Amino acid sequence: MFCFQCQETAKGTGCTVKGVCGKEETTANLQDLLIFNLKGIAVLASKGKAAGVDVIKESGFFVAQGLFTTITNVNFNDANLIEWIKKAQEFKKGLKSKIEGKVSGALDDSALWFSDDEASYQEKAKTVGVLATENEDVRSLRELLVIGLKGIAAYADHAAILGVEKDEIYEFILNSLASTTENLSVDEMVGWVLKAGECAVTTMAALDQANTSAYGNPEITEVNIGVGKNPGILISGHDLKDMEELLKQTEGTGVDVYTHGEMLPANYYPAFKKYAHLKGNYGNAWWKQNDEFESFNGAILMTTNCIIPIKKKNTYQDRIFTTGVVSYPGVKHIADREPGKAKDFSQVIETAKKCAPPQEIETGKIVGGFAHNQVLALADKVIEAVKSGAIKRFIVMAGCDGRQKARGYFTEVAEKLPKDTIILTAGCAKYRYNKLNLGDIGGIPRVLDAGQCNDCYSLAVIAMKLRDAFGLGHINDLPLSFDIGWYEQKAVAVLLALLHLQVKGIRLGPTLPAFVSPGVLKVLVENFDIKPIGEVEADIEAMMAGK
Ligand code: SF4
Ligand code: SF3
Repeated sequence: MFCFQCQETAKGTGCTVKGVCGKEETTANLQDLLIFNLKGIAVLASKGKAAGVDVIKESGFFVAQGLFTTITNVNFNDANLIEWIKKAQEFKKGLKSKIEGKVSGALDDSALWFSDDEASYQEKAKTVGVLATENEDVRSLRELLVIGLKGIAAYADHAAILGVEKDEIYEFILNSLASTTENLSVDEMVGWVLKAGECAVTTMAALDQANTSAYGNPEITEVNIGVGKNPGILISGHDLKDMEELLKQTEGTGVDVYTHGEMLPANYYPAFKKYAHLKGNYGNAWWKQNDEFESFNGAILMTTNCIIPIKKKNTYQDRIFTTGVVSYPGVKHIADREPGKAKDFSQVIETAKKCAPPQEIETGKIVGGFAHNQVLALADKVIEAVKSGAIKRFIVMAGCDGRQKARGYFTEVAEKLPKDTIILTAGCAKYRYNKLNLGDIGGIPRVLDAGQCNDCYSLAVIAMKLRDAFGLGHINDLPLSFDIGWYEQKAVAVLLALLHLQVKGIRLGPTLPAFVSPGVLKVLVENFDIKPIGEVEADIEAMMAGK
């Protein structure tokens, strides 16, 4: 195996025997083979479209879901991945028959490969993985694109589930994925990567539209972090449709619902706040789940990443459920919706009823709900505070959290930033500082949480509105710095989106991506002044000086 897609990759270079995330070699190989098949679909669909056979929507949705299941901490299940590989081949067959005789020229092996022989999958996978591309810079650019596409695909899938689909997003995913099978020049490949940033913005905007039109605009909310007396269900991941259906189905059952990790922002939506049995948020970011799922005592529902391997000492294997593209061996899976129907969460609810109430691990409240609509409602106050000098600078500290000790950097930055700064956040990175008592500036909390990682889109909207309010030419002219933590592939999509918006001088940590080769890094540094995080004090000083 060779996998270097996340920040915690072994030795900062690549996992080669087993993932640091716990992914087995066989699983990593099957994911490579699935991506190879998705590339084949992309090749066939793009060629078909060029020849006038439009299969973009169906292919785009399939490929988006397939890419999503290969994101870090989504799918650890070999049997499920084998099913995916078979489904992808069926899909290719269907496409081939539709475009037969209409397209000319040779097709890439990824479009032509078919095999029912599961025993051969591991060997085939070894020939089509990341290392199949020998040149380091070409590999880096191809993987930067595929990894960014995984993030885009996840957001596109969420939007589609809520009924918002855009052909331009699917077409980009398919065409750009197909481009990774071609021998392109470095400039052409850089072009695809930068265009992925544009597509990431379009996709996050589509998801924002999907979320807010279904559930209203997030609003300032105090979220309880203690527990009640009833048994509970802990829902994690990013899927708001699952959240909606779970809340409806648990109403009046005596079972409470709590959010975990990236589901915390569900508490900010008007449509969910009306449920009295949505009790609040339990615990922290994904990587603490082995302990927190244990003490939660109740049923757990994983709607997307991040699920992590269940340890031998853990006892929650029988009360955790997966759904959607998440899969874990031996864990019960809640099936997809049938057309026009909701998912059936009754198994999860029945399990919860038999469980003890959650054990309290903390008490108090956290405040969030500062997505674009809410912040813009406060715009006058914010603008006034900037003009009067009460707010000197905004620091965007969005992104992911992770296990590494070095992430203490983000806590320290939050603690040591001057008191006249505001932290803008989104994603699970916030758990490094959202329970610190950092105070407020004239009633504006010093940590403004916009929501999930995809709600970084909100932060961009806020920045653009501030730019306009101050009559500036570009968001880079604002008193605004970016100090981003990343872990998995959605954060890469967000990063590419920021680059598309021409944001310069982003600090990225705790380490730079292993999939960015020295040659590609040079391009990023020259064009965008991207830099690794450094020492806390020095970084704060530099950011405060606008550097
Ligand atoms: Fe390693 Fe990250 Fe890949 Fe897991 S997802 S195998 S930790 S690089
Ligand atoms: Fe977190 Fe997994 Fe990235 Fe959506 S839940 S931000 S790491």
